[in-house]
Amino acid sequence: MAIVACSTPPGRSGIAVVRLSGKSALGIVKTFVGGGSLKKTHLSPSLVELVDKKRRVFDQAVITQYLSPNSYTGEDLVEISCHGNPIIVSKIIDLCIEAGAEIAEPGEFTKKAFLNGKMDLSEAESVSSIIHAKSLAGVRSGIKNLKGALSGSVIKIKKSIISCVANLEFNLDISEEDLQPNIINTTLEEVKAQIVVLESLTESFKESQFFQEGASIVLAGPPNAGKSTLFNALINKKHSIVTKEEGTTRDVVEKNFLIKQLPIILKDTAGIRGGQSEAEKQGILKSKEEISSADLVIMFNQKPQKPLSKHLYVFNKSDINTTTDNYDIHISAKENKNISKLKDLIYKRLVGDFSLGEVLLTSKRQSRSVLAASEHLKMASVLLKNGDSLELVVEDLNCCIMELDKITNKTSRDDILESVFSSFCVGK
Ligand SMILES: Nc1nc2c(ncn2[C@@H]2O[C@H](COP(=O)(O)OP(=O)(O)OP(=O)(O)O)[C@@H](O)[C@H]2O)c(=O)[nH]1
Ligand SMILES: [Mg+2]
Repeated sequence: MAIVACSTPPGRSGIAVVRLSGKSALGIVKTFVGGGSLKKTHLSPSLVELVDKKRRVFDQAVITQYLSPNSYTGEDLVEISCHGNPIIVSKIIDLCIEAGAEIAEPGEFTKKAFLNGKMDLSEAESVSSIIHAKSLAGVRSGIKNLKGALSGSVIKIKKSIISCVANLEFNLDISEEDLQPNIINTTLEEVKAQIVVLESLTESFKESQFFQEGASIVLAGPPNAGKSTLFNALINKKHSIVTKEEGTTRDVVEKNFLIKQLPIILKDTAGIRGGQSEAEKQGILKSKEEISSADLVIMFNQKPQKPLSKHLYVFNKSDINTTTDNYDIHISAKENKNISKLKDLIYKRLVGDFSLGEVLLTSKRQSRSVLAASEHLKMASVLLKNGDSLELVVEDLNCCIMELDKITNKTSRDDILESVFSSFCVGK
């Protein structure tokens, strides 16, 4: 069954692209190509006229064909680049359906690519992270995975664990006196080394999430502290209302901006004080909710409490006031003093010295699997240290492999056998 969908955003544009994938894709397209002829070779664009059932021309389009298996989905795939009018797009899709195609589900083209072995799960997920990343840095890490960076490093870890399983299973099958002398120690060393690799993958995940999805920062503190003034200074626009009266901000005011490629979702909130009007009381409730779910809270003119990693203590109005308290930074939002230093501090607090160059995990699903895989390795290492039964160790190592399989492709019994026999000599 061929599937069809418009791959470009809805609305008017210079060009829209309708994609059709499946064995019958070329045949379907031929039913509404009038003037001009379709070339049959791979990757050869043809300029053609599109016609309706009564053979009336309704658009001129460029049709590009990708022949199986050399296409994104692995099937015959046709891209129709038509004029970007929603009426034309909908007409093309209707004609495809009348000729036997089905509307594609979200992500179905990539699902086909995965099912046809064009990419593994981590590569398929990277397509989604490339499309949804909120910064160029996030896009770059997605592209790296699309090219197989994550799969490559997971395969390397799996290989090492598979070889441990193969060795242990071999030793389980032979008598005690034939046991390889250092089997427990060498397995333990290998397991420990892979725990380090897995942990470094998860550590960099949270920071990379900030690059993918953005980090939320809440400006909080007493009324009149200058939260809205700082909000405007950070985004460089007079967006939030500033007055000399207390209780100006009520609703949460939100704006996105970047600090060195890091997408920030900045939120200005109502100043917290004993509630006045009903509207202000509700605003204060909202402020508290935002504070509890923020990635970072910029706390204004409040004596710094015990260091909380989520809080950054800011002393504002340093142009007219001084303090001896130990704030993270002194600023003047009104006079733009120390604002770029504050941005540096925010960046450091959120992502430290982290470099996106090292990040490979791009989804929570992947991070959960890596975490579970390293938990199983930790259990295996405890069993090995305690001299417990090797069968139990093998079980945990197999569970670790199963978790890693969720990121790339399944490990089969053959992979394990191959690992056993690859160490044999030729002729043996
Ligand atoms: N001198 C001085 N005045 C400031 C500074 N920042 C803000 N102000 C003034 O303080 C007053 C209150 O500023 P806002 O930004 O509205 O304060 P807020 O914390 O958002 O107040 P609420 O919305 O009521 O909670 C305004 O008159 C600002 O001009 C500063 O750095 N220096
Ligand atoms: Mg305000």
